[in-house]
Amino acid sequence: MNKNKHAGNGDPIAAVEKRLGISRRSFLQLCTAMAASMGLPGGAEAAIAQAVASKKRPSVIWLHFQECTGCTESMLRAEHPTLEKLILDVISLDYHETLFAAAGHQAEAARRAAMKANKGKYLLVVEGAIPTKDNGIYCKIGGQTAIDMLKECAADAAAVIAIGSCAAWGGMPSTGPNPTGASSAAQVLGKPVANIPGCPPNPYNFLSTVVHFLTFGKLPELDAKSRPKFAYSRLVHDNCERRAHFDAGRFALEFGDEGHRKGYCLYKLGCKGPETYANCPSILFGDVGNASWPVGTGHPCIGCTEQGVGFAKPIHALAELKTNPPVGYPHVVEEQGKGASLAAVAVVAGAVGAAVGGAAVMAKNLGKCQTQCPSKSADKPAADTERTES
Ligand code: FSX
Ligand code: SF4
Ligand code: F3S
Repeated sequence: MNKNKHAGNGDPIAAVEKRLGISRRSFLQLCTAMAASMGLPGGAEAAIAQAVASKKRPSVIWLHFQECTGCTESMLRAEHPTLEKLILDVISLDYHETLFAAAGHQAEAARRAAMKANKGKYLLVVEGAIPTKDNGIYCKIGGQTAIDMLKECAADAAAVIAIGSCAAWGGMPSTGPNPTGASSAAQVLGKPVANIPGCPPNPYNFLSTVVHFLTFGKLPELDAKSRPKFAYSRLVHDNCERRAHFDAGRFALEFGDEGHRKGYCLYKLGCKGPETYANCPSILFGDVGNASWPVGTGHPCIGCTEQGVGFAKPIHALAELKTNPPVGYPHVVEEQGKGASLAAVAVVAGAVGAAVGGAAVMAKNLGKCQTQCPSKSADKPAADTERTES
């Protein structure tokens, strides 16, 4: 599993086409979408394409602790083969308890061998919370507590990524009385790690984070909660397709009522979008068409990415309103003599909006590009909800 598949002469992108079974155009579109969704400057898409096509894949050690394996499941959705292939193509997955063919002592020996061979260079991915009560006896793997295993694996890692809310802040296992002392990876290690919360998290955010590491040798910029800024700097509410209904005061008041059937805002049903930072409405989940995210399906956001909201607040409780300006919304009044002109701001904002929209469309159509013309679907607007408004 540790061999570099990317070695060899010739056109590296042609080799990617063959490996992934997608067209050169689709691959380059994906690299452009990732660069845009991460807010990287022009030219980054070429660096990303080059890195994915030719660089040695980073070794990844993936640990499972207290969780439901939803993070892994969301990454490996069988109906979305391109994403799975892409993730497994950009990393060398050298230890993963769910996906590993090896078992028992053989698996633990493989983990230690991979860590030794890639000392100081491997990525450690942690899925699940770490039970810390009673010396960590509530989760043991190969005779080792989760606490000890995490510390051992983190010691020589180039970077640690906590995938899912459980590893990022304790998640569901840490709520309520927390009988096992479920804690985050950062709490156990006593240092910040890159957090990709969500229950489950969006696999594109993981893919983009790893691709950034592969391309630039470092993790993307993180916010105060150690989350990649490109994914968690906006409220769900800011990019929600139902936001116009919120602003106009049109709400669903009960599941199945007229407002709910018409796609009105779910705030009064307890939607936590106004206090939850995540890019769900921009990049969507799965490959099942438009609106494939919680609010799009008619369920309020439960704030699964956000500590203190997800699994903590009752689902029906009203969200605290924190507001950000929407993406691509230009300043209406510019101070004289400072900054860009209104026209220039509008142009830049429009370009950012188009880039984010483009990334969403790419994410949405990634799997379909294997069988459908990518240019056709890429022309569709990003937030086309196909709803009938009243
Ligand atoms: Fe499950 Fe992952 Fe939730 Fe936790 O996701 S989807 S319980 S965040 O660690 O497997
Ligand atoms: Fe969307 Fe929820 Fe905000 Fe309403 S409250 S606009 S449904 S995120
Ligand atoms: Fe989670 Fe809300 Fe997104 S429930 S998946 S943060 S819309």
